[in-house]
Amino acid sequence: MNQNDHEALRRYVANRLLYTIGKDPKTATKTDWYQALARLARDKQIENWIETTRQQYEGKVKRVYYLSMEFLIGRALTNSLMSMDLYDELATALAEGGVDLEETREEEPDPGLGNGGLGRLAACFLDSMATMGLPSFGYGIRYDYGMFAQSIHDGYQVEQPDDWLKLGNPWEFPRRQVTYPVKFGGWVEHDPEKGAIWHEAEKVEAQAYDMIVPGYGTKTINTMRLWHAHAAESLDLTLFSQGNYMQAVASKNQSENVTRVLYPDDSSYQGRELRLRQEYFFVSASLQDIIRRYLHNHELFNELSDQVAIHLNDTHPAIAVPELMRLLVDEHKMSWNSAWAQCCKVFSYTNHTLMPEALETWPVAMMRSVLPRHLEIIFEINKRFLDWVRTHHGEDHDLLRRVSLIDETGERRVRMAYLSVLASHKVNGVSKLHSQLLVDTIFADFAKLFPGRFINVTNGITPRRWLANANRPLSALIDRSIGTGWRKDLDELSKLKKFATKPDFLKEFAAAKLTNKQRLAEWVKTHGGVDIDPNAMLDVQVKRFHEYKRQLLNVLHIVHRYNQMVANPDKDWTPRTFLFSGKAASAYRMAKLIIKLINDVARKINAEPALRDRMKVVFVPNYSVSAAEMIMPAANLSEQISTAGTEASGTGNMKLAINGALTIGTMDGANVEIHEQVGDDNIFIFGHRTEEVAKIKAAGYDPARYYEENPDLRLVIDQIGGGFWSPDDAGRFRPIADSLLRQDTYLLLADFADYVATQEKVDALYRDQNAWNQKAVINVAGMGVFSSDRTIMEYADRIWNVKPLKV
Ligand code: DL6
Repeated sequence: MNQNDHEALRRYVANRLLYTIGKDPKTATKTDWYQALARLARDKQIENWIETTRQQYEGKVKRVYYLSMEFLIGRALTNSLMSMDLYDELATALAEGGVDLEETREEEPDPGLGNGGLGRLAACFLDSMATMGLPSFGYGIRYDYGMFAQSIHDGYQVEQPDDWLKLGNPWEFPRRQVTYPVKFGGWVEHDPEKGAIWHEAEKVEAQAYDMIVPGYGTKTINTMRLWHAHAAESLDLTLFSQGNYMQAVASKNQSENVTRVLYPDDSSYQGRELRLRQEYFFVSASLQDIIRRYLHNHELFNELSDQVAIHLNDTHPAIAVPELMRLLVDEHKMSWNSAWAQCCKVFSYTNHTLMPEALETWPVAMMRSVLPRHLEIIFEINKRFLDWVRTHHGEDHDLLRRVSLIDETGERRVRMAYLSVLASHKVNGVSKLHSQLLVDTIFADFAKLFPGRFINVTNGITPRRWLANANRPLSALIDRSIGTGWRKDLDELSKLKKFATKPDFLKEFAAAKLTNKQRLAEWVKTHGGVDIDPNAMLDVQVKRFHEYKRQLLNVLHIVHRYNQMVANPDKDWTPRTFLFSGKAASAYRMAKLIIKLINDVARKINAEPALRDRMKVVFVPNYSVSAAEMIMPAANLSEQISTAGTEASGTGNMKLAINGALTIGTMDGANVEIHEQVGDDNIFIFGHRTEEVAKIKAAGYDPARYYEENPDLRLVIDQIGGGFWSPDDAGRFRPIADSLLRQDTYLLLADFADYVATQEKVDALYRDQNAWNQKAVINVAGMGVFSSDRTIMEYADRIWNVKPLKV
């Protein structure tokens, strides 16, 4: 681009500012500039978006509909500009006019429409589906309030509402004419001629909001359609005319509550009617939309599965199964058998967790009151299924009880995971280990009944956001060394292997890391107020707080290290900064107490002159996609230390490794496959393996034995439980020590010694910067397989049978 082009770009932005935002460039704020830039990016993509939709429609191609309660999409501006290769030119053009693009993009709110791994994976998938040209739609909920904003007050997590729509959302297209009624409650009439008629008690209107999903370096632009609830009747006119204004709006508010807030909990959804209403609301609207689109050029439903693949992102959208049956049988008068045959060809399901508390079940009584017709349909599906089991496997009562869609132990509950398995032609786990555990444990009976149904598709991440956009210094070095093709073919990274021994490359690699660490240090200073030394090893554990992820094991090591440093102040310690970031579910008391412990430990350690800056502990508040984009590129060490057999996959492990961090981890989730890719010498593996964990538990695990036998560990636990880190309240962390000594569900004490020994190896290696960087390069080079493009093409080929369409 030349000077004239830059001038034209600036004029374009200035016009958006003037005519769309209504602001004079002279007085415009940074937010105004951001809004204008978002309009520019959007404008440049609309034609391709319309063209993509038109070609998919005219080609009558099969589409995949990805149903997810969460899409943790992150900020859009950089991604959008980079996808068109416009970022650098625009940055230069704006700089010539005195506007800083880097600063301006910070004005964009980071939409927190997800909790963690599952939601972020869905966002990586949208990016890859568009980049690979797969005809697809993401369907979800447009929450008024996303994931809560976390701040830390006196070391405690405090939750604040995330009003991400406060200044409007320039990326969305409200479709006021695309609305569907969604019914709740009431009763079901069975008419001998007309069949089942659902007389609802309440109706809510779902309105579509579309967001464009640009592919990288392609004309394909897909759609994410999010639903927002509107009261079907704006006001109760009878109450209004009686002068009862507050009551008149109350029922409107009640209906609209359904899309008010994202549930800030990714592990237990039990017993919450509003959550069930949310799930049904978005599923019903999405299915009505899919059927309307299908009926545009079809009269009969016998081709539905040739045109439509519907993916259930975990069980949250599982109510789609009875809803599709209801729509086909009750509304479109299909026979039960034909409808069920279509359902089984259309649906597929991914499981994202083995945690028992995250396996959704709904009380039968609740389902009867919220979705009476769906409960009948589920009973009918179950009856036919159990008859089939009897026919093929005899009257095995134990088996029938185990596989029934209704859990009859205690309060009767509908098992949504079993419903999803039964209706799906393919079910997958998200790493090799996790997929194996699914068929060995929670779905063992179903795996025997339907052996071909269960497969593995290991997760992946989009290299565009997580390397190209987040880590400009490293991307530039990779571009100079092996070219730019890795953005769309991540296997190309393997070409970096031969650079791992080249001194010039290693020097530049180290320089890129240092730049990222300096940038992070500045950012941490402004966000958390702590000084961190960019030369110290940056040891990072960033993820949701959950006991199984074992942030607490990390703390045990920190406390132990502190004790050792105090005892041996003159030893040549490898300087380290321990960085934590992540949110705990608001009702999860133990996880919140661990956050407080980290902050209390940090306060004391960071104030200790004897440590002479050789150890720092930092808690970065309000972990989000944009925080991750800042932290991942700077990390040296990636903590992936969950108890073996508990983390389904993890994707932070991939993001950190692709940014050149070495992993210290257990043989859990996708760590196993990272180990496979980089080899024994380039990863720090420790801890008991999944089978050993199972054996230890079966033999009756006694954590107190480890405490008695290891004086270092005993000191650490005594300090935590006895008030050493909380002199203002000696008993504050007693529950943590007690829970470790009495249950230690996640085997921290059993893994402590090996973890500490492995951390010593980490220290030793870091002192040899050349050797460390070589291994870091090998890690980057080994990450090709973890591209979400590979993941998505596996879904397309092995599950959805959807083909790319070149636009
Ligand atoms: O598959 C995406 C992601 C995995 O990488 C994590 O290991 C797993 O914990 C996460 N699961 C969830 C909660 N799921 N539910 N329900 O986010 O999925």
